[in-house]
Amino acid sequence: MMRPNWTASVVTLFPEMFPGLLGESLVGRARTAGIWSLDAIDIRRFAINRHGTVDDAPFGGGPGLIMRPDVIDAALDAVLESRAAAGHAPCPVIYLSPRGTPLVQARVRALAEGSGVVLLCGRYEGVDQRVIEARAVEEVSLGDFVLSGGEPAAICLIDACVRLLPGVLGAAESLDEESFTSGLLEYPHFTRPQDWRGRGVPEVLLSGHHERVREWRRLQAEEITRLRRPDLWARYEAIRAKARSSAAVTSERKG
Ligand code: 9D3
Repeated sequence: MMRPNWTASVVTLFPEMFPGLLGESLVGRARTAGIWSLDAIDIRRFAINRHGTVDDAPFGGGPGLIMRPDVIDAALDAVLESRAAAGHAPCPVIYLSPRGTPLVQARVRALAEGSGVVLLCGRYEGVDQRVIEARAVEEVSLGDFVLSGGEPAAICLIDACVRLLPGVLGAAESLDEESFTSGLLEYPHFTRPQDWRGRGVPEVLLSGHHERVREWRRLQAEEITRLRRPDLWARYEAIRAKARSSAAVTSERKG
């Protein structure tokens, strides 16, 4: 049997939100090319009654509704079963939640290297804690801001993974990916016209001097990172210091 492609299974109350943006552009073309697939599973199919009940009031009182653990459990069982039947290797089950571990590129890279991902999207106030614990579901957040639900976060996570799958980016863009991993923000870009509303272009970029262009871009990237992202800058400096001291040890040994 043919090995199945990378597959995202999204467990949601709003399956009509998918593929959405994921049907367009680079990522959409990769899907029609068969590089990845998407399966949106409607939680409502696993409702406890014919009214379609999937949620209830929180124990202890308070506002909003909580998604029932029995309903979510049944939906996840069905998804994992159908993935196994299609020949997919096991994969992480992630609950997109504002309380989760912030998503970073290293996690995206690891997910892209696996067989895919099962994404549980919350609505209302969230999901009953017991089903998260019982199934050892991982909680992932996009950052410290509030969305209306997990679906837009699921779309972002899938987009970030799919662009890393083999055959999605061209060769030039893949090289670019490696240089981003240097840990700096990007240098500024310029194109024609050379004069726009009285604003010129940095002289060095017009010089044709490739070595000086490279140096200028590196300095710009460092400056912008230092100013905007002290957290990234500290990490970058630590890595640079380590590289320098190990280079010093190597040259000492060589004498
Ligand atoms: C009133 C307390 N709210 C927590 C800040 C409840 C709440 C708000 C919004 C519960 C869920 C949501 C919907 N958000 C997500 O599902 C979500 C999310 C987010 O809001 N920010 C960043 N990442 C994510 S991942 C899923």
